[in-house]
Amino acid sequence: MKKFDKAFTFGTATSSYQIEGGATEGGRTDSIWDTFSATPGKVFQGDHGGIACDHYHRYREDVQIIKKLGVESYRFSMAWPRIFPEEGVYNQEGMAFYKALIQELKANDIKPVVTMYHWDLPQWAQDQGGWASRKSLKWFSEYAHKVFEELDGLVDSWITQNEPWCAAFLGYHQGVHAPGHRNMEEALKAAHHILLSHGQTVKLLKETFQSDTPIGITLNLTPFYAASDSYNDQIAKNNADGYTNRWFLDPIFRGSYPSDMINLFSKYVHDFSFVQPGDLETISVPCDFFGINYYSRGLVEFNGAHDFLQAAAYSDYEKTEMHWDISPSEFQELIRRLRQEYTDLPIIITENGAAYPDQLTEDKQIHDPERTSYIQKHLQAIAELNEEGMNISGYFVWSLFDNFEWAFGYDKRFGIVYVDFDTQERFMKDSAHFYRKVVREREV
Ligand code: IFM
Repeated sequence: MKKFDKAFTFGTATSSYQIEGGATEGGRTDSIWDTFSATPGKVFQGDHGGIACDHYHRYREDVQIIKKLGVESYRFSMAWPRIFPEEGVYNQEGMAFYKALIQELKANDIKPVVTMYHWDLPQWAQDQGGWASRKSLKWFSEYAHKVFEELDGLVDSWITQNEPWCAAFLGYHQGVHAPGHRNMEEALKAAHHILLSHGQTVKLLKETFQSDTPIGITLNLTPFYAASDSYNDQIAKNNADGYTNRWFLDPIFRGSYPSDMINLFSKYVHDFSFVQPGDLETISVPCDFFGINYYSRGLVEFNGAHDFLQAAAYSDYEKTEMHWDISPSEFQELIRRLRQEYTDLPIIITENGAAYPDQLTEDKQIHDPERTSYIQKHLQAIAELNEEGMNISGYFVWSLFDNFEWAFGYDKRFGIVYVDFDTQERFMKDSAHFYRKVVREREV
């Protein structure tokens, strides 16, 4: 058995568009995900987040579920279009929802960890170019200002941006997430502006608001491996790592973009003047912690026909329903590398979890041994890393509930709590009971 010390935080995580519903209530307007979901062929079976887990109406009941789990902390995100439904128009009613949620959490001794952006960009912002436009910095600053004015002091920590790689590259380069564009130049601009909005927000909190509430960013990181020792496969691995990891890690922790990737991207983008003097200093402004969402390793091989000369290779690892390799050892290698090459900041695993096709039994049980084992292995990996002094200070299971899994709609269940989307009933899965025990005993 491995122990977690008293200071280690256990939590669980969700995001606004994936669980809230209430899409047209409280003055909220459309986000890019409402638009994308309504576009035929973009999301599995035309699913959308219009109702989702109906958390907007059931948050009190949901807080009781979190309490039952016994976790100290709950990570959720705020829907920007609830707060600014139109450009420059602040909506008090939208803010009131988050105040009520935070109050309910605090009344139940659960610490709120708030993500300010988890992909639901207001449609009005996208209509003017979205994250590809430098105007996004002004819009985000106005939003962040209001959020800090109303909520700083009530929350335990702030996460500025969740997974910029997904928001920028899945959304603007690969087109599989909202807004569904396939344009490398837009993607690079979006990535840059998202990172810049992060730095700008950290400065706003620390300098303008003079606040000492901890603040950081969350990246999704994938340790890549080459299918063989061949020179070409090593190139593939390096490029996959550059595209997914280094393009974000380097500016945040080194204040520069990786030159090999600038060379590679130059094939698609000739003008990098969107990176303006001073931007990289802002992006690399010191934070208080570093959030990592970890799910899987990646195995790649050389492919001359593919962007950046790399493509997924066959892997014989055991997989989750997302076809993602279960890879806790590679997770450990990733953390060791981050410690060697990038940062000493406390690391928080802000997401980790697995999708499996769960079945609700007649007596309302969900037996999910694979998910339980996945969570157990990663918790063990963390405990071992901490024995090596890697300073991982918290772990948040993704996700509290089955929810809207983006382009996969409701087809993929990540929750440790099952949601019957016909009745909106919630049922704790075996993995939730397992996690509850780990949290109570502080050992795995
Ligand atoms: O559901 C997502 C979440 O929104 C961001 N990180 C990965 C999860 C699983 O795909």
